[in-house]
Amino acid sequence: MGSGAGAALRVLADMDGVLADFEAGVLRAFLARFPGEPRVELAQRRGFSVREQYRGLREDLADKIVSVYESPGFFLGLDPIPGAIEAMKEMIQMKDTEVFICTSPLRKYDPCIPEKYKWVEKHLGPEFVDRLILTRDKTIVSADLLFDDKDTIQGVEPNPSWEHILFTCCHNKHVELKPPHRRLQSWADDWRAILESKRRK
Ligand code: U2P
Ligand code: MG
Repeated sequence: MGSGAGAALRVLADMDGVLADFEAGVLRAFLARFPGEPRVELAQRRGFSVREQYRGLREDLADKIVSVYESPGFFLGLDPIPGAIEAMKEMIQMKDTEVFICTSPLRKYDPCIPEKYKWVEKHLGPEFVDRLILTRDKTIVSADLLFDDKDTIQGVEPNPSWEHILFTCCHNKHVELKPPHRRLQSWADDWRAILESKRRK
């Protein structure tokens, strides 16, 4: 645990689905842009990829939903997940704790990347802009904890240093976690206890 004697606890928080409400935002924007089309209500979401679920509904809806989240203003306009901003601001003040935001940009990285930076500056401030990690592979980032809504996180490193805490989101509510895997149900859940459980005794 940690990266050396007396090391601070290092925590990574994912962005979409953990800090920024991607799922509510994509449904809202889809409804506004394609009002007559069938949609997947949040209660019906299953599986990480919104594109794949829309493809299952009707093949051409996959491109339509992608066009929604690739549109200018989409990422910047996402609402914060309830309690996320307060939790991050509290966490960064904690003694012996290093907090970073770790997010994967879309393959079509423009305007996704600048908007992710702007979102962090707008909602969390410049201190967190310095703590934003953009990577398509989170397994190579070294930390003690990663809070992420994606149920399976893979990359080139088969044994990532962090413990993945599954952050509950509409698409992963039904995923059954096998011990010792843990969840954080929301930011109202006891994230502080999860941090404490990882500290060097
Ligand atoms: O695909 C790159 C990143 O965009 C967000 N995303 C994309 C599609 C989707 O259906 N759901 C979704 O969340 C994720 O960003 P992150 O959670 O890393 O901030 C995904 O990794
Ligand atoms: Mg996510």
